Amino acid sequence: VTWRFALEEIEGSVQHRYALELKERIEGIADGNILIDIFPYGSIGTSIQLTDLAREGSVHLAFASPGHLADVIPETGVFTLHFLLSDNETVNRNILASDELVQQFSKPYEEQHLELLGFVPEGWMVWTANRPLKTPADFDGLAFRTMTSEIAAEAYKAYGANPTPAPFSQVYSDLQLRRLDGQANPIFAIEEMGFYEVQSTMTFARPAQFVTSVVSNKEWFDALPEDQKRWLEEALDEVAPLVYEVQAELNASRLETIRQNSDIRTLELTEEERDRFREASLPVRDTFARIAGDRGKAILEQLIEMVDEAESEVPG
Ligand code: 6CS
Repeated sequence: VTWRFALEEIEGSVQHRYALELKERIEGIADGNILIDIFPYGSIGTSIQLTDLAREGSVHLAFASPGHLADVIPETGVFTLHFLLSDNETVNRNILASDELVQQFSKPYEEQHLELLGFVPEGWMVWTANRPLKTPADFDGLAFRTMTSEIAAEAYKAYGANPTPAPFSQVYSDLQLRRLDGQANPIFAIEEMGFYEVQSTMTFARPAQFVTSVVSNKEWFDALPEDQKRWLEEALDEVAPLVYEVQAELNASRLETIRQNSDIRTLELTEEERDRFREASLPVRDTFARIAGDRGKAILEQLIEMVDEAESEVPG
């Protein structure tokens, strides 16, 4: 049999590395009986189109990023909120990997014919623009590209930007044509999509991690033979920690590549500067709760609690 796996990112990306690691394990253990066919971004559609293909079962496995997915599964919009997760990446990683969190989301995913296989952090969101973004006032009137969900736009509306939703594939040309003034993505993506070529400044504010989810078609997953389901689950458990290391490595090494290939300015915000953004971001939590309803609100509260608890256990 062939399993089709659709990616929201191009070859060489974090998602691609994830898919390759999964493919190697599953194909190895299945001894030639399962082939995984990987479709990097561009080959079959935008993020939201990939989600539709997974919902209807045309692809079996896919990445579905909350920034886009939240219009389909509003609860996932919680990951577009700024300054919600910890500044400590290990804390975030453990929370995102916890069964407790994944279980909270399983019903909302199932209702959309999706099985949630896990959340994958891909690094800090970094802002690019043609000016430094040190205070919310610097966002004033900027056509700032956001992922396509309503809640993703709210995060930047709160800073005074003019949020401009667009699919990933359109961002480079819109920045180049100055139809967009800025955008947010992890460093590895800023490098591989070439955004740094058409922007003058990268601002490191660490507003949020880029979080994605791995999904499969629900009916397909439920119908998998027991051994195949076990192989898939075991492979996912192995790949998650490995790809966490991969994203850290890619985000570090590609910053060097960007610096070598351009004279883009980089700017790291102080804690005081970050605090002003944190304050401006807080009302978006209420907007999220309104959009995502009681179930979303419960998830938001649970996440806040999990972060508090995990941070209190961090030594020092
Ligand atoms: O900005 C986006 O739309 C995309 N960014 C990344 C890093 N992955 C997929 C997502 O669609």
